[in-house]
Amino acid sequence: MSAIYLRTPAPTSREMFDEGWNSALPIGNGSVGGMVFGDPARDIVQINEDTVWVGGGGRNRVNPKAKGSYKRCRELLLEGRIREAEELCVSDLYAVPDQQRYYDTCGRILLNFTHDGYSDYSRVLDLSEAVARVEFTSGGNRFLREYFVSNPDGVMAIRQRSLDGALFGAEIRAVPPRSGYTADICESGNYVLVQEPEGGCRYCVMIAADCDGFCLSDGETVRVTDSSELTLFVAIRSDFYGDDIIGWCSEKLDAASALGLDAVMARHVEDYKRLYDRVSIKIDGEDKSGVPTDERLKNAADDPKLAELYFDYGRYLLISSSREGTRPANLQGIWNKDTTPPWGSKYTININTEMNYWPAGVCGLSECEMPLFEHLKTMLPYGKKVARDMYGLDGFCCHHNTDLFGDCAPQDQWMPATVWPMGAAWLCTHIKTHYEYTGDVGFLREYIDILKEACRFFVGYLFEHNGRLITGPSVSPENTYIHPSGERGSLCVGPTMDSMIIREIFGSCIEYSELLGVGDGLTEQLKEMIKKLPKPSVGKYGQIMEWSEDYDEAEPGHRHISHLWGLYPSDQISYEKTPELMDAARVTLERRLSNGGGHTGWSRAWIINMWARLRDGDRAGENVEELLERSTYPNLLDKHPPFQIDGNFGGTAGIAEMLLQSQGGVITLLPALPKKWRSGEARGLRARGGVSVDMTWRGGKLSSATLRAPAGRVEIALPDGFEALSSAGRVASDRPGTVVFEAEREFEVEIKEK
Ligand code: FUC
Repeated sequence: MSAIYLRTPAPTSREMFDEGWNSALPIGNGSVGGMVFGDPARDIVQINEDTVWVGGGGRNRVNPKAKGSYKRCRELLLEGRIREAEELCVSDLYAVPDQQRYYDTCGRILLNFTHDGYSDYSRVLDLSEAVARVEFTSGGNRFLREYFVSNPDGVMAIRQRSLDGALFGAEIRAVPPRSGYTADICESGNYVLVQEPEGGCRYCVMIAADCDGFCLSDGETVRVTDSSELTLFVAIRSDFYGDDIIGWCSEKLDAASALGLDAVMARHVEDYKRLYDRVSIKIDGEDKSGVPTDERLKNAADDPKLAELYFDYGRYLLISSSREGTRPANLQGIWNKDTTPPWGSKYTININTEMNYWPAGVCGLSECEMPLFEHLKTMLPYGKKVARDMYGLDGFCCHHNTDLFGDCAPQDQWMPATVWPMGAAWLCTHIKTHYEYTGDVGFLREYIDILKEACRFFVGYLFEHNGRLITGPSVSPENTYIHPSGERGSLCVGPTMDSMIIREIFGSCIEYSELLGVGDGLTEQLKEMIKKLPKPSVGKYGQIMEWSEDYDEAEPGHRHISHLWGLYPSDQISYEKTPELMDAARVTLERRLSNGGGHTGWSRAWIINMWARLRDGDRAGENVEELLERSTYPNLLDKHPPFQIDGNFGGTAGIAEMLLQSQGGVITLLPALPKKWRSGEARGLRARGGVSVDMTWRGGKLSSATLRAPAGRVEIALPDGFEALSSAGRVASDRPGTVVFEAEREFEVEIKEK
C-alpha cells in the first residue's frame, strides 16, 4: 500500500492553522476538496469547491488604447528604446482593471469530539484507495475516523467509529470564511449553510448526519451524543451550475444516505482504482513505510522509494483535483484555505497550469486532462474578443493567466509577465500531446477549430524582421535582459520560447487539418509562415539564446527556463532532431543551476524533466531529491513556497520521463535511470500511440519489457544485447538502433536479453 503516514494530527489552533494546513491531508473528487487535520478532539476539515470564485465573468478588461499602440511599442523596441516601450505598455496595454477573478475557500467544517487526551495515534492517506484514516486510543478505547470525497456520488464522507463499542459525543458545524451567510435546517432535516457574500459567489454547504445514538441539528450545530458510530455526508454546490443549490445538495445527500457509507465507499474506491491502478512503479530500496513521511523527507537522498511515493501521490492528486466535468486543477489544485490566495489560485499559463497536466498522458490519466480542454472552450469567445479589441486581429489570444470564466486579457501590472500573448497557444499544444497519447480522432475533430483559431491570431500578429517572423511586444517569461546600452528590459521582440510554441501549434494545425481533411487557406498560409519562424540559436556561453539577441540575463539563475521549452515539454530540441543543440541545452541548464536556479518547486520539477530528456539519470535523480528535501511540505504537497501544486505534477511527470520516453515517434525504455534506482519495475506507463509499457530493471539495466500496442505502428529503441519478439509484422526501420512493428490489430512486443 502506498500511503502518506504521519504520527501526529495537523495543529488546528488559530495561531498554528496555516502551518497545520501544510501537514493536513488533501482529499477530493475533482470538484469538492477537503484538507484533513485529524485532531482527535478538535478536528478540522478545510473545504473547497472548484467553482467558488470571487466575482463573476463577462467583463471586458482590454485597454481601449492597446489597438492603436501595440505596434508603436514594437517599433520602439526595435529601435532599442526600451524604457519608452515599457512606459507605453504600462499606459496603453495593461488591462483595466488589471486583475482577473480569483479562487476562494468555502471555510471549514469543525468537528469537536468528546475525547479527552489520546495515544497511539496515526494519520494515513491511503493512496491505493483515496481514503484518509485517523486512528487513536482515547479513554482506553480505540477509534477510527475515515474521510474521502466520492466522484460517483458527489459527496464528502466522514465517519467515526469506536472499534470496541465505546460511546462518544460530537458537535459539528460549518464555519464560512466571510460574513453574509445563513445557517439553518432544511426540509430534509439536514444542516445547511448558505454563503451569499456581496459581490461573491452563492453556494451552500449541506451536512447530513447519522448515528446510532442521538443526533440533533439546530441550525447552528449538529449535536451527537451516546454514539459508537457517526456518519456525515457533506455536499457543496455553487450557483455556477444553476440556482437550485439546495435541491442539488439534498438530492446528493439523500442518495448517499440511502446507500449508506459502506456502499458509497465501495463505489468511490472502485471508481478511483479504475484510474489509479492503471500504473505502478516500484523502485527497490529499504522499506521505510513505517517511518513517518515528514521524517522521510529529511533523508530523501537515502530513500529511493520516496520517489515512488511522490509519483503515486501525483497521480492521486490529479485524479482528486481534475475529473471529467470538473474545472481544471488551478495553482492549488482545488485545495485553498485563503480568501485572497497567492496569485489568486488562478490559472497561470506561462508554465503552471500546463505543468499540472504533464503527467496525464504518461500516467494513463488522459481523461483527467479533459477539464483543461473544456476550459479552452470557455476561453475561446473571450480570447477572440481580446484578439479583436486589443490587437485588431482575428483568432484566439490569451495572455499569461486565465480564470474560471475564461478571461484572456492581460493580468497584473508586472512587466516581466503581463503582456505575453502566448497563453492560448501554449495550452493548445496540449491538444497535440493528448491526441498523441490517446489516438482519439474524435477529440481532434472536436478541438481542431480551437487550434486553428489560436494559429489564426499569429497569422495577423507575427511581423517580419530581418527575414524572420517574430512576436512582439512580448516577454520571455518572466526574465529581464540587459541591453548592450546597459538598460534593463523585459518587454522584447521575438523571445525564443514564443517561436517554439508557434512552430509547435502551426505544425500540428497543418498536420491535423490534413489528417481530418479540413485543410484550407489557413493551412496553406501556415505552411509558408512556418518556414520563416526563427530556430533556436546558440549564444556566447554556448547556451540556447533566450532572446533574439544574445543578451545577458539580469537573473542568470531565474526560475523560468523558457528557452528550453523546445527540450521539454516539446521535442524540438532532441538528440534525434537537433543533436547540435543538445550541448547548448545542457549548458543552459547548468548555467541556470549554477546561478541558484531551481529554487521554486515547479522550477525544480521542470529541471527533472529536462535532465531526463538530456538522458542524464543521475542529474535527474539529484533534482528529484532536491524537490523532496527542499520543496515539499510534510503532507508531500509542493512548496513554491507557498503551496502550489504544479511541482507535484511536474515532479510526477519527471519521474515517469526518467523511466520512459516516447517523443519523436520512438519509445525509449529507461532513458534516464539514476544509479541509485538500481532495480525496480514499472507497469502500465503509457507511451505515445496508446502503448502500455511494463518493464523490470536490475543492476541499473533493463532486464525485460512487454509493450501492448493498439493497431498501428510502434518504433522502439532496442538496447544493445536485446531482441524484440512480436506476432506483429516487423518493418524496416530507417533509424539506427530501433525496431519497428506494425499490425492491424492490437499486439504485444516482448523485449528480452539475447
Ligand atoms: C509564475 C511564476 C511564479 C509563480 C506564479 C504563480 O508567475 O513565475 O513563480 O509560480 O506563476
